[in-house]
Amino acid sequence: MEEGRIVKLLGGVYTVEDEKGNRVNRKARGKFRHVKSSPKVGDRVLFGQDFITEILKRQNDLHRPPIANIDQAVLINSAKEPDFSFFLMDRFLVLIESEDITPIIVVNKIDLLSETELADLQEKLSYYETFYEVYYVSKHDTERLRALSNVFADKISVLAGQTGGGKSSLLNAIDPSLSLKIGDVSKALGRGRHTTRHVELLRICDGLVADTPGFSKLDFGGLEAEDLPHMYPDFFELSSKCQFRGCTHMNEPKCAVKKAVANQDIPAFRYDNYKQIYQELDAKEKRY
Ligand SMILES: Nc1nc2c(ncn2[C@@H]2O[C@H](COP(=O)(O)OP(=O)(O)O)[C@@H](O)[C@H]2O)c(=O)[nH]1
Ligand SMILES: [Mg+2]
Ligand SMILES: [Zn+2]
Repeated sequence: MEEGRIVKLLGGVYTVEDEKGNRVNRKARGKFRHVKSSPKVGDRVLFGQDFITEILKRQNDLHRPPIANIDQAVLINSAKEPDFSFFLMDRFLVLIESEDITPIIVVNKIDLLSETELADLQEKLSYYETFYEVYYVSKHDTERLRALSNVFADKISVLAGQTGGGKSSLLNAIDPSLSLKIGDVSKALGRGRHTTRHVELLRICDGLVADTPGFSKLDFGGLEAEDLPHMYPDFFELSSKCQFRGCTHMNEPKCAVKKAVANQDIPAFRYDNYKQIYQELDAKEKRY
C-alpha cells in the first residue's frame, strides 16, 4: 500500500500523486460507493495497484467545490472595475471562516488606482491586517506577484471572490503555463472542463490550487445568525469582555464590541456589515 494525495477527479477516475510527485490513476473501492463516503480531491489516501483503499482523516471538507484538506482561501478583491467593496469582502470572509478555512486577503488591479486612492484604501484596510494577511497586487506588477506567489507554497488553496476580480488572471500571471481562461467564465460553466465532475488541483509555486473558484457565490447555506459572532475573529476576541455570555453584539447592553465601535477601535463600516449580515441570517431563519 502506498500513500498519496488525490489531485484530480475526472469521470470517476482519481489521479493520485505520491510523495515523490509521481502520478497514477486509480478507482475507488466498492466500499466508497456512497457519495458521502467517497474519496475527494485533496484527500490523503492509501492506494494499491488498482484501487484507493483508505481515506486518511480530513482536516476539513468543502462541498463547493468538493475538495478536502484546504489550507487557505485566497480572497481576490478587485480594487476597481468593479469597485472595491468592504461589504462583499466581509461577506466572503464570513463564508470562508464558516468553513474553518484561513482567509488571505488580496486586493487586485491596483494599477487602476491613483496613488491617493491606493493610500486611502490601504489605510482603511490596515485594520484587517491585525488579524489577516493582506496583499496588494496587479497582474502587471511582477514584484508584488512574487510576494503573493509565496503564499501558495506547500499549501492547498482555493480562490474566492466575485467573478471579474481577476482570479484567473492572477494565477496566469504567476504561472503562464496554466493558461486559464480570462473574462466571462459563466458561459464555460457546466460544460467541458468546468463541470462538477471534473475537479482538479493545479501545481503552483510548490503548492496546489483549485482550478474551480470556491466561494464565488455568496450563499450562506446553513449558517445561522447565532453563529455569526464566531465568524468575525476580531469581535470574537472581544466577546469575553461583553457582559452577556453568547452576546450577539446586536442589542445587548454592555457590549465590548459596540464599545470598541464607539471608540473607533473597530471601523464603523465593519460593524455595519456585521449587522446587515446578522439581520439577513435572522430573517432567513424566521421564514421557515
Ligand atoms: N487593469 C487590470 N485588469 C485586470 C487585472 N487582473 C484582471 N484584470 C481584468 O479583469 C477581468 C476579469 O479577470 P478574470 O481573471 O477573468 O477574473 P475572474 O473572474 O476572477 O477569474 C479581465 O478583463 C482581466 O483582464 C489587473 O491586475 N489589472
Ligand atoms: Mg476566472
Ligand atoms: Zn457583545
